Amino acid sequence: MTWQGELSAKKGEMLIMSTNQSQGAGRALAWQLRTRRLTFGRVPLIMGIVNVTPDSFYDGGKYLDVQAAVDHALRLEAEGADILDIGGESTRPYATPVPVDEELRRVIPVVKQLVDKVRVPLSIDTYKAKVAEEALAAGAEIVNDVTALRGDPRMLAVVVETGAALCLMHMQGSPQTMQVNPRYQDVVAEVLDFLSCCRDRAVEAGVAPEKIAVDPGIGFGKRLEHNVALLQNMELFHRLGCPVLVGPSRKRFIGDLTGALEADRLPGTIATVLTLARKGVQIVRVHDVAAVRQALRVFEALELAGLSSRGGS
Ligand code: HH2
Repeated sequence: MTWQGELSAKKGEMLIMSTNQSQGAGRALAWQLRTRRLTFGRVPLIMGIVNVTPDSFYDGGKYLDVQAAVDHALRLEAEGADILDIGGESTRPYATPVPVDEELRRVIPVVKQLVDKVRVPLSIDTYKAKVAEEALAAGAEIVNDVTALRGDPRMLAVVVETGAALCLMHMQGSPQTMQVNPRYQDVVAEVLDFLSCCRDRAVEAGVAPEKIAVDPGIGFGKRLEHNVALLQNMELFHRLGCPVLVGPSRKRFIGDLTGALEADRLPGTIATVLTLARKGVQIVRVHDVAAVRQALRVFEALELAGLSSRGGS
């Protein structure tokens, strides 16, 4: 696996300076997937997490069995998930990489079964080209690559050839090293710059711009202050012109802020999702779909209803 060095913050600083502070200048209104289009409303779409792993930081081991994973995914769809994200390797700090054959064995049967059973699009959470290729052949629509195409030199070609939608996520280092000593001069500018460069590289290679979403990678090579700065400034990411996807679910920053363990971080997750909703984020990646759906319904009714009746956007 090759990991490029981090990029300079210059372009990111320029993006910040040229962005006005209102919610969502340049906010993308739709995400073109492989065979269909997702349009965004006033609150984020929900990406439900399906971890087919023994060791994920919150739900490791619960859905390792194919039937358990399929049942869980069907439950998340029934609870209101708009996308299902299926992963076969934990990317928690210090996680051990999974051999490609084992990852294929975990996720492909789940994708194959779900394709005929769900209406919502399937996303494959992998940085391995072979896993993406087989999941897309089985009917997945989205490649969610936490390495932003740096993990496997063949991934970009797979995305171009298949016409898959692509989520590019920022991570400093790799899961084995990312929490050792994460450093930034200006985390928001640097993450913006990184995502902008990755997006440009993908477009130059032939990925349609409307198929690309960006994700600042909450918890991936970031300390508490970095995660907080990114979440507080998330409206700036609309400047990239791509849908913004954020995965705050039950992550360590909630524990750092409150002392809560993973099992008790749902309230902190919901608070974060509502903050992101106010900032116009288009997709939130969460474990607890029913609770987040309810929170967003109430938020939309209370916070946004008045805006339209008063003629706002
Ligand atoms: N977070 C995780 C995994 N994949 N993908 C995107 N785009 N954004 C994220 O923030 C993100 C992600 C980690 O969460 P989880 O899948 O629950 O844990 P694990 O990696 O331990 O399986």
